Amino acid sequence: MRTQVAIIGAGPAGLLLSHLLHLNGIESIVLESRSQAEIEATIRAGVLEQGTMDILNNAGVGARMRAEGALHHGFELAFSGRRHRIDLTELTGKSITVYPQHEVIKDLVAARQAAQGQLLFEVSGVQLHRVETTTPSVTYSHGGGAARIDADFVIGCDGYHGVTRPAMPVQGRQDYQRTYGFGWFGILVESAPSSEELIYARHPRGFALVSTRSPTVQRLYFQCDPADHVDNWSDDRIWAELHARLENRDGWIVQEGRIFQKNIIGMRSFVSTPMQAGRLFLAGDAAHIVPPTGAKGMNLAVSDVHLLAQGLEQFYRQGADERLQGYTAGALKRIWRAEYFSWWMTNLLHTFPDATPFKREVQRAELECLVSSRAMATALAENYVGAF
Ligand code: RFL
Ligand code: PHB
Repeated sequence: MRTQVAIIGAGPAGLLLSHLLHLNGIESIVLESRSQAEIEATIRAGVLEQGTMDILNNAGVGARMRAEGALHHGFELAFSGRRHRIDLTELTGKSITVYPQHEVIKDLVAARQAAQGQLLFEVSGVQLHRVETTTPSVTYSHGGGAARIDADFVIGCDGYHGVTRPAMPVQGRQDYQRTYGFGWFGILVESAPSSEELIYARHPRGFALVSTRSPTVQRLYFQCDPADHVDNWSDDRIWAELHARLENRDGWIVQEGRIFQKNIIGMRSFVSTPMQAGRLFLAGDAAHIVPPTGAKGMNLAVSDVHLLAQGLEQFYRQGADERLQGYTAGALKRIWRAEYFSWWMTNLLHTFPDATPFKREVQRAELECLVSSRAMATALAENYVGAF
């Protein structure tokens, strides 16, 4: 088979890129290792920045997000038994939308399929060839047979554990990495929302986050040992831990419900540069990871492919490649800001096993400064909504 752009991975990055290219008359084929049912059911992100909403709306895939997503004008920081509101809209003029990532995926898959886009599920053995030349190709297996795509470009949108980043030449590569000694235990709960807005809570027992998915499904997280196992956590133990970490003197209480999914995720910060080698480009989690505390990962994936689509459009329309050659530098500017913010939010809100009493008090003082200084709250709000 022959196409203009071969895209590996049907996450938000790969699907949106394929759709943006289609809107510009550029052909692509997307290769995904999992099934359509699996990608449409994987629970991940929830928070979309205004800029992400704008990109999805302008691409014509925002109708359900506008109808079903919940606009949030603020969130709360909880510590020392009190909740404090950060008014995002008042401080920045912007807001965020809570709309689950798997719903974005469903909207994008529907758009690609409606346009007869080539989206192949359950492929295996993806290998890249001659990516440093102008005639790269991809080989893979699909439906029991071996297949090959010849393309002008190959785009790695296959996430952190994919095959495209390892296919980048080693020479000249620089990776930046930080792992945290903790993870997040995530649950999905059948109940009404406990709070109208997200609550990020710091407690001596560890961080907790109250988020939402819909009027009937809630998403909660608490800091845990990344090597722990979900089977060690009965529902009763989970609720006891959440009640302890969310204790407060405001009379607010987290609402319990049937827990129907439990998972543990690791936390890391990671950036791999450059994001291009010849005709191979990386986008989204394939090139960088943030800890989820700042809610930036999917937003970064969207902004990466937005830039890349502009570069590819310039290439095919004008035969010029300045934008493509500027992709790494352009994308990294935003990526490093998000890396900074996610690292900062993570440090602000989690308990660190090796923290001295001094560090713990400074952390609490920083939270107090944030909720009493408009300047500090504004900096937090600007970063959270992605105002710059
Ligand atoms: P994805 O979503 O990982 O998609 C990669 C796709 O590539 C496929 N794949 C392959 N296909 C073919 N051949 C191979 N060899 C392949 N290897 C992999 C995979 O099956 C998959 O379908 O990457 P992408 O598109 O870059 O998107 C990144 C986002 O998914 C990620 O950054 C966010 O989910 C991060 N994130 C959040 N981001 C936000 O913006 N706001 C949030 O509120 C937010 N909350 C979160 C999060 C991530 C979380 N987890 C589970 C890590 C909350 C959590 C708990
Ligand atoms: C989520 O709802 O999954 C979520 C919300 C905010 C975060 C991370 C995850 O910072």
